[in-house]
Amino acid sequence: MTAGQSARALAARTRYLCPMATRSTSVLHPGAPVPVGARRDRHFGWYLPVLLLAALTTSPPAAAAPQRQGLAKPALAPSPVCPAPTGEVLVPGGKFTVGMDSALPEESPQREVTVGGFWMDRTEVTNAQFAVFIKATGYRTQAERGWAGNRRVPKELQMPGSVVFKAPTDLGAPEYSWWVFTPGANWRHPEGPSSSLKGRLQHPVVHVTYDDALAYARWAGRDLPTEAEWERAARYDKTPGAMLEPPRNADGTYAANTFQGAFPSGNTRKDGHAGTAPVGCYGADRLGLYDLLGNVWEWTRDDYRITGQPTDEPSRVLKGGSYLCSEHFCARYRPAARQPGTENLGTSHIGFRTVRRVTPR
Ligand SMILES: [Ca+2]
Repeated sequence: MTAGQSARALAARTRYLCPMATRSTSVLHPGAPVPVGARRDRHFGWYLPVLLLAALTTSPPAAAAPQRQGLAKPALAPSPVCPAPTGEVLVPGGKFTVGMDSALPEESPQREVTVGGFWMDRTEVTNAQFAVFIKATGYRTQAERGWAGNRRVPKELQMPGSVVFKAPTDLGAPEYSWWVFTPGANWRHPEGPSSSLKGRLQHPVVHVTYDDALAYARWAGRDLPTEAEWERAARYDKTPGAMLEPPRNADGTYAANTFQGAFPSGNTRKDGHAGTAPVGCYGADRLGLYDLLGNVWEWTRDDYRITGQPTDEPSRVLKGGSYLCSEHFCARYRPAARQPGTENLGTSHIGFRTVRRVTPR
C-alpha cells in the first residue's frame, strides 16, 4: 500500500469524526475546513481524533485567523510562584450537574449524576513521578515501542515517536499540520531526540497514551478518574459564571496555563509559560487541586462515543484543555468541555492524574 493509499484508508477509518468536526466547526468556526485525509506525509493524517484535539477546538470566527503583523517575538513574562504541591485531596461525593447545554454540542445533554467520594492527585503526574514508575517496572511507553506490526497504522508511521505541536511559521498552513509526528519523541524527549527533561522534572509527563497512564495508575494502586469524577472535582467550588468564562483569579490574573495571543504562532506568554508549566503553578481551588484546567489535557476512563457513528478507533474522553487553548482557539479550558483522545497515541499536550476511590468500584 502506498503512502497515499494508506492515508486515504486511514482517513476513511476516522470518518466517524467528520460529523462532529462539521458540527463543532459550524458552531464555532464557520467555514473552517475539516482536515480529513488531506495530508499523507509524516504529519499524522492517520490519527485525526488526536489532531482534532486542536482542530476541533475552534471558537469565535472573528478571532480564528491570526494576522501576520501581530507576531513580533514577545518578551517572556515572569513565571508565577509555584508551590510544588504533592499528595492527594479528598473530593467529596454527591449529586451534581455534568455537561452543559449552553456551550459546545458535545457537552450536551446537561444532566444530574452521582459520584462517590474519591482521593485525587493534587496535580497532574509529573515527569519525576513517572520516572519512578519506569525505573521500578521497566515499562516502555507506546511512543518508545512504536507501532510495528499494527496493521491499522501505515508502515511509514510505525516507528517509535509521538506527535508534537510545532507552531507554524506559515500562517496559511492547514490546522492539522501543526501536529507533526516526530520520530524519537516520547516522554523523555518531549520535542524529539534532541530535547530532554532538563528543568522539566516537575512538569506534567506528556506523550503518554491512555494505556500508559492506566499502567502508571495501576502500579500506584490507583485508577484514572471517570469523566464524572474529574468534572466533580473541576466544578466543585465554581460559580455558574465560571462554567463559561476563561479561568481567572479574583484579581484578574491567569488561573490556568493557557495560550495568550494570536494562536498558533503569536504566543505572548502573559501567563508566564509558552508550553507546559511546572505543576502547581495555577488553579489552586478550595479543595487544593491545581491545573485541572489548562497545562495538559487529562485522560479519563470514559469511552468517547459519538451517537450514531461507528467507534472503530477507540477513544477516551480528555478533560481540562491545555497550554494550547486560547480564548480565540480551543477555549476548552472549562469543566464541562471534553475532547476525544485516540487511546494508543499521546501528544505533547496530553497528560493525566490519578484517583483512589473511598469505596472501590
Ligand atoms: Ca490539566
